[in-house]
This record gives sequence, structure tokens and C-alpha cells, in this order.
Amino acid sequence: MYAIIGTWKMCYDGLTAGHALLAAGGTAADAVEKAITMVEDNPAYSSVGYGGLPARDGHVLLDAGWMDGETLRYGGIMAAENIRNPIRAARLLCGRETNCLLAGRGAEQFAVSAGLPLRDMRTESAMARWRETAQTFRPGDPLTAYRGHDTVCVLALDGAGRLIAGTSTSGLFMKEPGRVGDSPVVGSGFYCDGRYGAAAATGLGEDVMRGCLSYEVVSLMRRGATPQEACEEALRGLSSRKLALGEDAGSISLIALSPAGAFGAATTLDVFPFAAGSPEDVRLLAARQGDGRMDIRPATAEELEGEP
Ligand code: SD4
Repeated sequence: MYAIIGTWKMCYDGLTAGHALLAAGGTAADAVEKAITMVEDNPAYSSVGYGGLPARDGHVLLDAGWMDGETLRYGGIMAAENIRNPIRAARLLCGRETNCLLAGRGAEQFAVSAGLPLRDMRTESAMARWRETAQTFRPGDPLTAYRGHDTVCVLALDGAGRLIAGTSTSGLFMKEPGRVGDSPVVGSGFYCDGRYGAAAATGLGEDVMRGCLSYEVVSLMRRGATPQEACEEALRGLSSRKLALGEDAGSISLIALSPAGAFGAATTLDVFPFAAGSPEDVRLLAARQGDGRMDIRPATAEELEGEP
């Protein structure tokens, strides 16, 4: 058995390439790295890697995380610049006993010392958008996890039964320099325990971290929930608490994968597209608000319109 699942339509090509690696007997780690680097390298995606939208000061600040379900070790970089493939840095940092989560300058120095390629991550179109927005942006303006600004999260299970979780993002457009979202934060943006499953989150990181949502999903799976039940229950838990506090449910989507290759997804949005691959095929699906439960079916062309 092998399986792979990733967030948003933008992961589809990478997920297909990762799926081919798994089908050929490759490792979950190589499949996750392949899928995410393809998104990072594509300047068409304005929320991940090259072409990512900048922070308020015009710098593209990258967050990425990685976790190995066999060892429970993780790695990550946060608020780092000029690393062509943040996910490769996160993967290399996973396995260290200490110094496995590096911020800013330290992350960049690590990438150089590891021989990872550097790149100026600013594209003309991202900088044009930044210049235009910067004219009217005020420091108190709210940041939102709007459409088109989404984290790529990939979870994979290989034929040897190994589970891996990876995430990569340039965070929120116009974030404050130094702001870190959930994506490199273990337990919030991602979590992976080979005995119970893997989970990852996309959406407003500040909200995701309030519920340590990825850990919560895996913890529910440890207590017997299916990945689908776990995603829905974890999201319901945080949403109802937020509603009780007089807030709205916010913008959060979750994915999960079990050690048997079953997957789940849940969202507070109307529609959350994602891709999932099993030995049969790779499919573009969507989670939607159903009748008390999530409705998971193939994504329609209409639902995918305008999606990254
Ligand atoms: C963050 N979780 O930096 C990321 C952004 C995201 O959909 O996933 N947006 O908070």
C-alpha cells in the first residue's frame, strides 16, 4: 500500500510526480520532497516558494516544516529568505537531535552550509502586487488567509509503511517582518506519528496554533477516529470554541492520512480543494460543508476556478 495527499489544486502536478515515485517503490520522504519542491519552484503560485508574496517590508519570508513518523523527529525553517527549496532545508534539519528548527539568518546559513541552492525569491509580478498594496496598507489592517495564499502540505505513506509530513509557505501577504505562522510549528501546521497517522493544516496560522490542530487530529486517530472523523472533530472543536467567544470560525482546512492509507479532509470554507493519490490513481477532490458532515467528492471545474 502507498498513499499521498496534498492541499489545494496547486499540489496536483507535484502530487502526481510524488505518486509516481511511490509507485516505483520510492520512499515517502522522496515523494513529499518531490511534490513540494515542484510547487516551490513554480512562480505561478503566489503563496509558496519562488514568486511568493512578500511581507510588509518587501522581503519574501519562508516557512517550512517536516516530520518523520517513524522517529518522531522534525525539522523546520521560519522567516527565512533566499532558500530556493525551503522543504529541502526542513528535511535535512529533521534527524538532528538539537538545532532542528532554525529561524531567519541561521536558517539561511544552514542552507548555505548544506549546499542547498539559493535564489532571490522575488518575482516581478509579486513585487508589483506588493508595491500596489503597500500604497494603501496600514499597519492595523487585518491579515487574512485569502484564496490564492495557501500553504502546500503533503502527507505520504510508502510501501515500507513509513509516514512523512511536509509543509511549505511564504506565509501571509503583508505580514509583519518576523511573523511566523503554523506551517513550521510542529503540532500545529503538521504532525506525524507512524503508529497513528499524519495531519497538516492550511489557513490562518494564528488560529491553527490556538488549537494545535495537527497534533489534535493525530491524537484523535490514536484514540480510534478515522482520518475523516479526526479532521472534522478537531475542526469542530476549535470552531465551536471560537464561536462561543463571539468570533467566526475563520479560514482553516485540514488533511490527514492513516498508516493504512485512508485519508480525511475538513474545512471551515465553503469548498477546500485537495489532491489524493492511492495505488489506483491521483484525484482532485474537494471538501465542502455537507449535512452535518463534510461532503468529499471530486472537485468540479466551477469549484476549481480561481483556485491556486
Ligand atoms: C500561515 N498557514 O502562514 C499559513 C498560510 C496559509 O492559507 O496556509 N494560508 O499562517
